[in-house]
Amino acid sequence: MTVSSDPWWRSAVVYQVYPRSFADGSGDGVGDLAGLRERLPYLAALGVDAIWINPWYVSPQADGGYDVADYRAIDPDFGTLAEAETLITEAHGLGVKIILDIVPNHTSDQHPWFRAALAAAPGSAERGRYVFRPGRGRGGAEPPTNWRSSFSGSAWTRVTEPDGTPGEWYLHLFTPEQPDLNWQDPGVVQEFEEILRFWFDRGVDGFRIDVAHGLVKDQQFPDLPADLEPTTAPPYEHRHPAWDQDGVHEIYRRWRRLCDSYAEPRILISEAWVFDPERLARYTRADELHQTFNFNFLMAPWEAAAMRKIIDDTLRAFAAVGAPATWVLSNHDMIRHLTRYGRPPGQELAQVGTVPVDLELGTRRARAAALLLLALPGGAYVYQGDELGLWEIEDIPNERLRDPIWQRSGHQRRGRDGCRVPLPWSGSEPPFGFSSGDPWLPQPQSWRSLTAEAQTGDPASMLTLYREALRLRRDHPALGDGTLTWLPAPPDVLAFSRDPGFTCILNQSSDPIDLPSHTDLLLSSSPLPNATTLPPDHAAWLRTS
Ligand code: TEU
Repeated sequence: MTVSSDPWWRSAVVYQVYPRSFADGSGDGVGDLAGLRERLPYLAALGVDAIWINPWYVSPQADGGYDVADYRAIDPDFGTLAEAETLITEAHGLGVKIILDIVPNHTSDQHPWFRAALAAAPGSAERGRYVFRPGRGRGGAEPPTNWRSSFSGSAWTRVTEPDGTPGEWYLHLFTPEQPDLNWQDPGVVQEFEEILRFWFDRGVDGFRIDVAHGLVKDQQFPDLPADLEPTTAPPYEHRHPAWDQDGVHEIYRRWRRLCDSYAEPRILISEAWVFDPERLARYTRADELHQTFNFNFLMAPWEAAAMRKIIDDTLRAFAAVGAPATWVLSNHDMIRHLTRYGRPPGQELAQVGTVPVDLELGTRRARAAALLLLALPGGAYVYQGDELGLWEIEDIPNERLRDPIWQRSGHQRRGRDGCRVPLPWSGSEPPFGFSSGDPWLPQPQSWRSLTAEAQTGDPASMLTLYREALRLRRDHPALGDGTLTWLPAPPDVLAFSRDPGFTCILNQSSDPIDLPSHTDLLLSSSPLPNATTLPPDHAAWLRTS
């Protein structure tokens, strides 16, 4: 086993690329690898260490590529394997590492394995790779358990057997087009290790693991207890028979050994919707994964006491297992943080399109949040468009919505398209340089002042703030991995120091406050009225020695 002499990931800033919406090189309105390759210099100049690319594999796109039909090939919408290999080489040439997204909980229903399972008989080896069960009730007409899909409806779908009779049911924690794999099957275990190796051998530096807490199900398949929410239910998830079961850790121990067998060890980060900090940190024990997302922080309200508690609990739990914490504000599943922070208190996470938003306030807070995010100990994740100050688009016309949540919920939940709208790069009209065609989701005219082109060189822009913060973070010995010390501060103010000689302060109160003593102002989220005052919803980085 090789031990990494350069654990770059402990301090890394990783930029999330949602390839459909990043940049379109082919002109069909869908982002692709050609577009991403063209914009790699932009990402290198922004100053990120790595990019995480959402699934780019062959997929019918029933759930934005999280329904994979071939894990070793690129979807024709995005490009070719040869192009992916070129992209990896080009990114490395610019000093940017590549993290891919592995989807091991389920495949597409178009995956050859699932097609074979449908064609085979109950009890066959082909069915054994998935979770098939007989139904309950008269003629097996009722689903095997009361589990619900995360996207509404039952988590079970009944199949028609090859002889035309109604047959078994298969489990899908997400859409029916995403059948869950059976991780008790050794063939499944082996296949995913081979997929990881396939990409690692092509130079990929790591993987984000989709639904990492879901792979192993309680083999008794019990009904959910009455007090348990049907899907992810904080703080009880591991009592849910599909989530955070102890068996998942053995899978990740094997994956870690695989990563460590490379001369340049590869890294793994889990997307585990686990809210208890101790249980979450278990995913990053020394012989398991390197990092895990921290959704408690993402979901926190704009409130110092709540944030401080989450920061403390996180740092304590991860220090106990020797892993770095990670911090993230937005991703392709959640309402963009600029919008969340511009909503009325208590309604930050309300369904898209149901509450008013103050975008000016949200922008001010998003600027301050960026300085908090990048000053906390550990790694940070930035979602594409965070650096441009994009907000959630809440009024996409119904007929343009693509997220399966919209259909599955009987049009009750608009879903996640509003955070997936294609990026504005240049010009003053949609498609804003994203494409030469019609973007797959419409962009608002109001983004004309937010293009990367318009923001480049503007000292007041969000893009300039991110570039400056990332440059300082790279150069400053206090930032990245390490610890923090809280400083005395007025109520609703977060203030902490990091060694050597660095203080971050965030004013979440409604009054201006005095800056603590310092030698220099390194950066503030917006220009300050004078040398000693920090207005509400502002943050500052200070040199203290
Ligand atoms: O998300 C996992 C997950 O739990 C989501 O259902 C999340 O709770 C929800 O999106 C919040 O609105 C991952 C991917 O990030 C997501 O895009 C996929 O749809 C999902 O897995 C299925 O693969």
